Amino acid sequence: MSTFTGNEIIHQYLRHNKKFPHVLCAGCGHGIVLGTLIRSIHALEIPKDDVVVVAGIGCSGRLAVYVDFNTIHTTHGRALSFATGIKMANPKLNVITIMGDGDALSIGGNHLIHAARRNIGVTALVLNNSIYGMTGGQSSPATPLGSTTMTNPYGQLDSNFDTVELARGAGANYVARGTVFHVNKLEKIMTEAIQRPGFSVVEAITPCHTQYGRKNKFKNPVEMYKWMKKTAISVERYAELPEDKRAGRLPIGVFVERNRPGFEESYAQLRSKLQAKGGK
Ligand SMILES: Cc1ncc(C[n+]2csc(CCOP(=O)(O)OP(=O)(O)O)c2C)c(N)n1
Ligand code: SF4
Repeated sequence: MSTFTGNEIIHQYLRHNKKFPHVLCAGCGHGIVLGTLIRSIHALEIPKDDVVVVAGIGCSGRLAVYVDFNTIHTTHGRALSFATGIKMANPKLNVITIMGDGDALSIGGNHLIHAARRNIGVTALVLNNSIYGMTGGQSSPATPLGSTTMTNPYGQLDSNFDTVELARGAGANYVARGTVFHVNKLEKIMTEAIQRPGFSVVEAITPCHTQYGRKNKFKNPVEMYKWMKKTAISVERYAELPEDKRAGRLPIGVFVERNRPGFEESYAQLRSKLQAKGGK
């Protein structure tokens, strides 16, 4: 284990001579998510060469270009397809996808469902800022009912997906939610998610003041972080709340822990069985 501490750890993993200054707005939470990912990998002592970060498109998608792992910035909504191919080609790699809520739940929604059903050994990070950040603030499937966006100036009429329930229902092995305000907790679940075999989903609630906050009565980014502090509650305490006290609260923590073998493991087992019988 290296002796680096604090920001020194993060600096060891950045392509700081090539890819900076970064594009993120002041107050954006995406960088905090990247910091937790780096610290988790560092704590697990995984060599950089054994990590593959696959990102979709969007402000969240930009994160892959800043880190000195094997990285690929793919097409919008298709990070999980690329990640599946990489994991199947070399199951020893730690494959992590970074997707915005638009990327993961809208154009990539079907890929998320079927990656979970298949239980491929990939860690999927969904950076949920309730909006399409990069393209100017259109509503996404995570935009809360009634909130104001560029495409819904009179209020969003569709209900939003619950990423946790979606991933749970589709069959992921590990499903957790954190916020960028609760950094230590986010780092803990990210570390667990990377270690767990099969498909893991971590939803990170992260503020986009530029496209969402200022249209929804948050005076500044700090107000958005205060909202997270006030609203989030551990899933254990949430479960004890009476039904009428749950509205408006955001449960965070670990929701699903299963131990089904990852798809790549089942595939390898089947192949060995068939080869033992004389097949190719
Ligand atoms: C096939 C395709 N459709 C649409 C786009 C335009 N596009 C780029 S990023 C983006 C939305 C990004 O939103 P999200 O995934 O929530 O990430 P954020 O920017 O909020 O981090 C869209 C629609 C695209 N690049 N490719
Ligand atoms: S537009 Fe939103 S998501 Fe994109 S960098 Fe700015 S704050 Fe972050």
